[in-house]
Amino acid sequence: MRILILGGDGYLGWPTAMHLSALNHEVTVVDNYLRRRLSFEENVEALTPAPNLLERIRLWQEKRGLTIKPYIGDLSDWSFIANVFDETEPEVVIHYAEQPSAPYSMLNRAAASLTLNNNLNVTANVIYAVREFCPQAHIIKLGTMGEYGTPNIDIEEGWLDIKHKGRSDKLLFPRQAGSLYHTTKIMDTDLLWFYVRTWGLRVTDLMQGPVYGIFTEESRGHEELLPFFNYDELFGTVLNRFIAQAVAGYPLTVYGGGGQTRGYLNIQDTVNCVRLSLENPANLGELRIFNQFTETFTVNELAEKVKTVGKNLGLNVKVKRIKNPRKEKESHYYNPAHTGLLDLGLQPNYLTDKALEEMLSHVEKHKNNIHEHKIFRNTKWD
Ligand code: USQ
Repeated sequence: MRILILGGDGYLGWPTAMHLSALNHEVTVVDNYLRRRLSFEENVEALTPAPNLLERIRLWQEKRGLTIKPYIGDLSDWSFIANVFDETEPEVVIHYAEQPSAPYSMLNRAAASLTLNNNLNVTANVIYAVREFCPQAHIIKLGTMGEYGTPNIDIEEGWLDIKHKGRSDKLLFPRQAGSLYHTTKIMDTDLLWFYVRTWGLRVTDLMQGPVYGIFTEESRGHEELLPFFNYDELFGTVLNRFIAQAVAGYPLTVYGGGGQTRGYLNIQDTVNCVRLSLENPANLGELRIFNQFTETFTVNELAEKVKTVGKNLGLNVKVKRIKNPRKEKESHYYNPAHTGLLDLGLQPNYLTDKALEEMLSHVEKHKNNIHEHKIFRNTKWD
């Protein structure tokens, strides 16, 4: 298939590009290095430096003899995105091209504005480009479980059958996000749903939980092909942060009571979920929604796991509850459905001790690159 990956340089975009290229798909990647630029500006670069996208592609070609086509540019610029779509005529468009950090979106007005402008304009441009150049194409959009928030009822997979005053309908599950970033993802879903109804687009919206890990089949054993591993407060997800903190001897930063529950998944499962979605496309005129995670944990449970496995490896891991900089429920009901991707054949890579050991050992090798001042800067929600 001709596959266009938007945000192909990112934590998830690059592993997805390698995975689909390894399966002999015709892969094109697009990126404007926004994530790299923001990490640089905020002085929170990843644990190890990653070669730029063109260099990554050259290394991939050298190792596997496979070609990935790159475009470097800004997808919120219509003339650029129109040219990319015109030249590639994609059958599948995988849309990761967003500012992905909740704390970054809450930094200040400028960061909020960048997040809103980038995320919504890129999504709108993708919709217009698909309509103009490839109306049959399947859009696979990375959404987030954070769109639902933490309601006191079971979370369904995207849709809710509602009976109200004697009448019934099937509507999008109510959404109430906990950050501006998560709110832009709700707005993305609304944009996509509107144009699915209006123009008959074919869309899969993946409500993904926090991802952890670094290795995927294609990068294991090849350091130079690894994605970014961020351990800082802005771009690091919680488990990756705890791994780096454990290695650095920095007490694990559990926010507040630590009862916050989320649906987590291994980075390998992200790649597999996206592949399963493209192998089993949504229909024209359908907005299909999957909840993309494999198991739920509280923050306290994650900290305990890292502590136990770290101890076995000889690390002295401490846990410290700190005042929660975010506005979120710290003790709540959480029971989201997640059968759609399992029904398509997903075989989860669960968070085993072995998986934790592998991550800890990898980070240990780069321990000298961990800068403690980058770990916690207390970006507050108020
Ligand atoms: N947390 C801590 N200590 C930390 C960092 C985080 O206790 O040092 C807590 C947070 O308060 C939160 C939970 O851990 O309750 C998860 O935080 P996170 O930073 O791993 O995840 P989040 O900010 O929600 O965002 C991440 C990705 C985002 C994705 C989202 C999925 O950055 O792109 O959309 O996970 S979800 O959380 O399901 O919305």
